[in-house]
Amino acid sequence: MQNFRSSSLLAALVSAASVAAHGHVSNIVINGVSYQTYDPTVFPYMSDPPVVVGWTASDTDNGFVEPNSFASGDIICHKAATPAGGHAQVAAGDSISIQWDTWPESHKGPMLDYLAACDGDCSTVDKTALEFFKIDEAGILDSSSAPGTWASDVLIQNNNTWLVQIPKNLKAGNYVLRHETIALHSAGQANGAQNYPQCFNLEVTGSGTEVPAGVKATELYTPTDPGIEVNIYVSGLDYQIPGPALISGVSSTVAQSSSAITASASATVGSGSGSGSVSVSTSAAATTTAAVQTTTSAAAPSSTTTTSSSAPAQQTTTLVTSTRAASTTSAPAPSTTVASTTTKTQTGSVAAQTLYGQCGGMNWSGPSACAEGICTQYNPYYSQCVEVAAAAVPASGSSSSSCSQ
Ligand SMILES: [Cu+2]
Repeated sequence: MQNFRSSSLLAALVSAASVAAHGHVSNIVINGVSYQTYDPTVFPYMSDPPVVVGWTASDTDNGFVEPNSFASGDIICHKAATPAGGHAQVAAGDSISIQWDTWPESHKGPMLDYLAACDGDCSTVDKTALEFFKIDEAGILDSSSAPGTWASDVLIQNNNTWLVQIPKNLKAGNYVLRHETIALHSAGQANGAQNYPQCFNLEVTGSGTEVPAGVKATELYTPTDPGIEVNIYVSGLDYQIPGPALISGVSSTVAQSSSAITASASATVGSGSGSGSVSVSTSAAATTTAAVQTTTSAAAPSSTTTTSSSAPAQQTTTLVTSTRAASTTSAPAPSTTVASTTTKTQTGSVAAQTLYGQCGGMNWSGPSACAEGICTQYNPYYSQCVEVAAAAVPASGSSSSSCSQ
C-alpha cells in the first residue's frame, strides 16, 4: 500500500516534527522586562542577527551536548558557543524568569543554574577561564511511579519557564548565567544523557560582597556520574543531581511561577559597570541605552516592541523583541496511556534481559526478550523488562517524545 513517495514524505514529516520537539531559551524576563536571547534555529541564517543577551551557539537542531563531550568546550555554553554581545542588568536578590520556547515532556531531568564571574567584559571573555558555581538545582520531585515527576515537568507546567534567583549577597559585577537541563530519557545507557546548556550575560548590581569559588564547566560532570548515567524507569529512584554542591546560603530553588512581561528591552552593549577595568571612553561609546517601553497590560499578547539605540561611535543596535502573553500556568492534561507490551521470540544466541534491564529503544542492540517480566516501551528510546503489574504506567507524551538524535 505504501509507495516510496508516501513513505519518504512520512519520513520528512517525522523528521520535521522531531526537530520541532526540542527547545531552547527564547527570552529572559527580569522584573517584568523581557530580553531576547539567541535563537539557534534562526540567527545562524540571518545576515545581521541582533545583539542579544544570550550566547551564540551552533546547535541549529536544538540538539544537545553528550556526556562524551563533558571535557570539551561544548559543555560550557553549548556547541561552539561564543559570548553574547549584550547583557542585561539585574540586582542581586532579584529573580530571572528563563523562558523556553517549548520542551518535550519525555525529556525528563534536572534543572541547574550556575554563575561565573567574567572579571571584565563578558562579551569578550575567554569561556575556558570561566569558573562556575551552582546557584540553583532541582531533580526528581516524585519518584513514586516511574519515570517520576522531574524539574523539567515543573518547567513545562509553568509555561516552559524556570525562575532562578541571583544570590542576595553576590558582589556586583559581570557574570555569565549558565542555565541547563539534562534529559535523561536515554541515560540508562552509556553516553545516553543529553545536556542542554545555554548562557546569558548579566551585569549584577548591589552591595553584596561574595564571589563564590567555582569550577571550570569542563569539570562539572563525568559521563558516569550517578546523576548522568542513570535509569529513570524505576520507581523509588533516589536521584543525585550532578555537578558541584550548591553554594551556601541559597535555597535549591525558588518557588516556580511564570513572570508577567510588562516591557521589552534591548541588550545593553558594553562592559557594564562590573568588575572590569575598561576605560570610560570605550564604555561610553559602546553603551546602548536599554530603552524600556512599559505597557500596561501584561496579558495582552502585544505585538512587538522595537527599541533602538543611539550610540554615536558604534553601530546602531536595533533589537526587536516580541512580547509574549504572560499566561500563568497551563498544565497539560496528563495523558495516561498504557504502554504497549511486546514480547519477542528470542532467536540466536542473544540472551534474554533480566528484570528491570533494557529490552528495546532507539539504537538499542541488546536483547529484546525478557527472561522475567514483559518488555514495556516507555518511549521511543527505552523499553524495559518490568513486572506485569508495573507494565501499565503513564507513558510519556505522544508525538513530542520524538528525538532526532
Ligand atoms: Cu531529544
